[in-house]
Amino acid sequence: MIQRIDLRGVDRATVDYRAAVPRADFDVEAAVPAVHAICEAVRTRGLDAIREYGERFDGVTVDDIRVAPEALAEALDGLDPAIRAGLDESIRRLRATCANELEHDAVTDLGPGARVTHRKVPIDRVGLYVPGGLAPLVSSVLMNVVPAQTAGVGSIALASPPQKAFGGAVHPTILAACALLGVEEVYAVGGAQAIAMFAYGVGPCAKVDLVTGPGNIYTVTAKRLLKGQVGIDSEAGPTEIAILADDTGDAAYVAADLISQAEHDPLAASVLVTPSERLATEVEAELDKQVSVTKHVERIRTSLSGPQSGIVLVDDLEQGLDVVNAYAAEHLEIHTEDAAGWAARVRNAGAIFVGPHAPVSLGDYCAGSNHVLPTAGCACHSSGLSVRAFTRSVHVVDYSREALAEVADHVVTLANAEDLPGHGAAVSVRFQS
Ligand code: HSO
Ligand code: ZN
Repeated sequence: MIQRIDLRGVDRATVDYRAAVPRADFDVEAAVPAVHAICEAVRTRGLDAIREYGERFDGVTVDDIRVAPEALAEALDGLDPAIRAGLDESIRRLRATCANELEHDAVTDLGPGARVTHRKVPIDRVGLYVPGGLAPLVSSVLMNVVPAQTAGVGSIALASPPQKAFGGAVHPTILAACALLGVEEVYAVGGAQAIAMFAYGVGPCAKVDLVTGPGNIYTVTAKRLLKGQVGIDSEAGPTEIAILADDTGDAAYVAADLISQAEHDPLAASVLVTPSERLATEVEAELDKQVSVTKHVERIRTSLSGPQSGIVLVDDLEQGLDVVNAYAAEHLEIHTEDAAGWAARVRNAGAIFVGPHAPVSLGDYCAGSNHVLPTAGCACHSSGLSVRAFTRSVHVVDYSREALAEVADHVVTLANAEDLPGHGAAVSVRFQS
């Protein structure tokens, strides 16, 4: 069901590990023409276009895209108490990590009367997207809203696709989570049209400054096209799990974790990197055994047998570390002796899960970490959602006349060196009597 990629014995000096472990064919460029048309229609025709796309893609007619306050309250009333307890605990843990990550102004005195402050300012208004396609990701509501609230974002809007099964309403568990978190502005709009609505401001939804949240190829493409018009977090593509394991790895755990992320999407990637032939063989057997009894067998089989999934055999953990650093997985689990030691040496991963008792599923729901993470290798330059994603920083420069005098000559010299004497003059003018 899952391919083997054998990297044992390759020339480590010349091998390209990125090419050796392929990724899913998630072709954003191919989606550009269709998504461009949707964004333009929303920009020029507003609500009419949003309604038409809802009919076409979600199969429902939504008269009023803004969810009524009573519907939010009703959803919370009807929420299963066990789900509520799970959401409460997840929120409590996320709030704790977010509060601890909140950054404060950095004030630097560079001399008497010379002060630079790096002031942290929350983004004014954000639009959070919560997918409803293959699964209604209620946990993603928390992962978006809690850091935004902790950052101090004053205005939060949330969009999620209208569900045919619920008469065109947003999924009730998503609505309940919004109510639980005090999010009152919710729209029954999905896909690229939701991202365009946020970016341009349409009907009852005022333009936002930043759009965050996961999505499918259409929402990701819309983010790419509208970036600049609006801020975006990252282009989150199909989910990925990589596991670095040695012979101490438990095959049942490893297989279950590979399956857990394969469950998201036929394009999801599940990759095991190990020097242990024993583990590789046992994981293959475990996958056969466990997949047959899961609910979403087809989706999982497609994902595990796709070119983006595999068991990568390496000579030793050092080589394994090079492979996972090159791959830069969205999620990386470490199942080795001294897992913390190996984890400390990982440079590229969206989130790292240390040891046998920290499965990705824990992070998906209840660890206190965020599950909106960079995919497709973007972990080498981007971070997952956090309080920082909802904050800007501004340098505030505050110099007295005396402090300016201290560096005036340097400014004039450097300005002349760049052949920009007007820059120097803007300083000198202040010292001519
Ligand atoms: N693993 C997904 C997030 C998620 N899992 C939501 C379950 N629900 C991407 O990190
Ligand atoms: Zn997940």
